[in-house]
Amino acid sequence: MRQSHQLPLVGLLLFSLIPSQLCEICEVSEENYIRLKPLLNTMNQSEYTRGTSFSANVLLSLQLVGIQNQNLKQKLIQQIEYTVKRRLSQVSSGELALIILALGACRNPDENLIYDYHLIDKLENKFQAEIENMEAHNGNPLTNYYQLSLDVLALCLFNGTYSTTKVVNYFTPENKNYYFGSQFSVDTGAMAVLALTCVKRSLINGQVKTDESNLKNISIYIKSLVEKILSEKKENGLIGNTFSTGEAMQALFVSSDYYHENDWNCQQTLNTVLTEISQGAFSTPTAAAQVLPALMGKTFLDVNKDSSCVSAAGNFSNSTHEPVTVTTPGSQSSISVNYSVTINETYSANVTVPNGSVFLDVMEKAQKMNDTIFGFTMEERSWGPYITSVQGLWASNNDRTYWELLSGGIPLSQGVGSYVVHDGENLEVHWSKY
Ligand code: CBY
Repeated sequence: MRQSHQLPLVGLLLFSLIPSQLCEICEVSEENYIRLKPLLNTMNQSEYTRGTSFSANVLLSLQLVGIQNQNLKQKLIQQIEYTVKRRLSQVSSGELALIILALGACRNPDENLIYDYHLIDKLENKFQAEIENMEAHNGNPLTNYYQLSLDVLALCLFNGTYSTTKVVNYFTPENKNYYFGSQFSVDTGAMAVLALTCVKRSLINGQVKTDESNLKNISIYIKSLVEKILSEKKENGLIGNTFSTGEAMQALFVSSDYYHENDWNCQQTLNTVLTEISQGAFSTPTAAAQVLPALMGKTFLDVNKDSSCVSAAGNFSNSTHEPVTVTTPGSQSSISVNYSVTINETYSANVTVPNGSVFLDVMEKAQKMNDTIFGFTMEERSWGPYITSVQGLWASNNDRTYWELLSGGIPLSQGVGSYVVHDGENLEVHWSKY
């Protein structure tokens, strides 16, 4: 009798202990799950969209939050398997890291694919190639530090081999690769915090051996990166911009030892993101996939938890199979914009496009008008089309050059495939250095 009285008491005691551990994580409450529906609808559209570069992002996100949409998951896994079999050599290091994280998330059967195709060994090679490129090209990796962080994270979570000393040498917070121009990249810093936290944990657990100074340095780096992330917090709670906020939240969830409770109002950030969702801000599968885990209180470090990630959210996506809404330009009316290409000189044209057009439509129309001046190339990336060259002048990671998109002189925070243009706008692609 006495025991059965004590049991609830013990339970209560445990319960009161758990929240103090988790209180740094704020997440959407169950009654608000409905507000995440637009994200799931967008991710569902992945199967209709051309290209597969976002499959790993979407699959990882679904796995982490424990959504049971088998139909979509199966299709994404097929796409990933095709990539792994047929074109792994063309996959960048970070894409491969994402594939490993997605396949290996939460002890699911597809984990075997990682080992069947020796993906960890292949990632070690691709990571090595990034380092070699930095050594040969003035500290510039083949891709970028966002991807190098993903590499370290996947190698760390899946017991790959990496040198802790190299991580310490390359990930100093002052490294130029955390910056684009003078702007700190919150996405990059956040991914680095996740990677460094994983490395720190495996050093502390004794899984990986190293000398004390490496562990100490890693802690110093995390602290400094967290400070930089928090200094990009806006008045409305967003961190960096709309698209970096989810990843910044993940970084702050795992690093709460490094800042004060008052430094960050998580609930405010969460509410602003929910408002942005309702305004349709996360309209591409990758944007939706990258923000969702944080909103459900999950981080990429949960990927190798021993349990399968089942959650209350499990079934709330079952009825999401809604038809894709094709944006038909508003009653076929036209708008006109000023479009220019700037290298040293500026070349401009007035371009008329249907209302509702995106930046890419303007570029295509201009190219038709004058192929020599406005001719361009692009490639499909996980966030949509990325402009690789204009007038035959190619962006280069070794030189840190790219084609920057601007409107009215201000850099855009969306790519050419998703930015919807307005009548009278001054659009520009500008040859720039980052
Ligand atoms: N992902 C990556 O490798 C990309 C990493 C990333 C930090 C990324 C943002 C963040 C993320 N979550 O994925 C990134 N961008 C990088 C590294 C880069 C550089 C790419 C070259 C390189 N070294 O790898 C570079 C050149 C500095 C860059 N991004 C340019 C641009 C512009 C693209 C213009 C073009 N030529 O097409 C653009 C449009 C900015 C501009 N005004 O010109 C741009 N990026 C944007 C807007 C973005 C955001 C996309 C948001 C959206 N809704 O479309 C971004 C999320 C992202 C993708 N870039 Co970059 C950042 C943000 O706004 N929060 C890993 C891979 C496996 O998927």
